[in-house]
Amino acid sequence: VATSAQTDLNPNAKLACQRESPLVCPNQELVERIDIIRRARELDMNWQSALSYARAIASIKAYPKKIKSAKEAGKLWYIGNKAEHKIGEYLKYGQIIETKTLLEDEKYKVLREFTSIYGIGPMTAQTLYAYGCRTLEDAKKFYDNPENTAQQSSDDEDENKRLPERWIEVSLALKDDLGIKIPRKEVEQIAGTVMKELEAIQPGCSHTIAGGYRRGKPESNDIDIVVTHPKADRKRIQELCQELTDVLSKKGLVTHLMTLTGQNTPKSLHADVIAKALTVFSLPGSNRSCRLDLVFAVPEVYWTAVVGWTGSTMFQRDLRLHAKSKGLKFDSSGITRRNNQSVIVAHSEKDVFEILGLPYIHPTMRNA
Ligand code: TTP
Ligand code: MN
Ligand code: MN
Ligand code: MN
Repeated sequence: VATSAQTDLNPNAKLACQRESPLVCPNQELVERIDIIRRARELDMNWQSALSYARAIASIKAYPKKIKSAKEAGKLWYIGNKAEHKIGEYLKYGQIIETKTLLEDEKYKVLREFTSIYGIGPMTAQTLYAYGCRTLEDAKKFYDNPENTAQQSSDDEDENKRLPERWIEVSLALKDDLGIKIPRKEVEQIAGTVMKELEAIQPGCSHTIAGGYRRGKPESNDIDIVVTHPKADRKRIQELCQELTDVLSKKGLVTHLMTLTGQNTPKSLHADVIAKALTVFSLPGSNRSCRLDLVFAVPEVYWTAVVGWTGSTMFQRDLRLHAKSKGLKFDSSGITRRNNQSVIVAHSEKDVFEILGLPYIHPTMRNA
């Protein structure tokens, strides 16, 4: 994995989608310490402050040299006085005072553990804490009591992570498995197994393993696969999603299924060009489970789906901002012109960047 810029792009461009962000950067330890503060803001549901820190972190991730002074860091985008001061502390004392305090704080420790469970966001974590839960065992017991779960709902910021109660219970029950990171080799093996089943249903599909895997992470928290077929229309795409998850479930490969297709009010006009199944996958004989996200896209939006599901979250956020500034709307389900909603089809991943007027950024440099 490359750790520094591969091209002559400006490392201090304003948006994350305009610059290269390696998986591991020259200021990695600093980034990780600031990220503790960002997470604390998120746990406190101070979204604005969390986003400010996320932007500051992203700026540092793209910076190609080791930072030697707070003033040097202050010249980067989104490094304001507060962040600059904290960087000063780090350079002077080898640590950020607030980070140290947060790492020792019992409440944040508990909240961090709760939100490590898939489906538990800051709101749910805070609710559990307010009810007196301090361990995952407490949380399990909380959900075991039907009185507690009647009205609660999950709250992750991401629309697609707004999962029902039942899913939290599944995640808690499987926490030992789902907490284990998946090495690249295993990601590839599972993707191979899944695609073999799909080939039997519909020959000629193509796929891309997206997510953190594609950004070069040595280990992933889940597996994200984007699938298409050159002749599939919207209806066929929805069917393929259904048929594949049916087969995988029947064979015991998928043990838990949370199909989101058709359950959400489509935000975008073109939502049905994509079908999604968020699942738990279990390879018989391997005695462990992992999260598997399957995304089916009609060929017209395949490459936008691949870019969307490759992430990172900050890279995507800025892709959407950048698109807006060009009078376009970008998301996983396509690129449209804002004035007349007309669709622009990208025929490759590079095409997506070209349409948006951006230099191509290699997937392993999208770790903003
Ligand atoms: P994730 O699988 O949540 O995260 P990741 O693959 O970057 O890292 P890991 O799984 O190892 O923790 O999401 C993958 C990308 O997909 C994310 O960067 C943004 C995008 N995404 C969506 O577009 N919609 C969604 O509902 C989700 C969950 C992710
Ligand atoms: Mn979470
Ligand atoms: Mn992932
Ligand atoms: Mn995922």
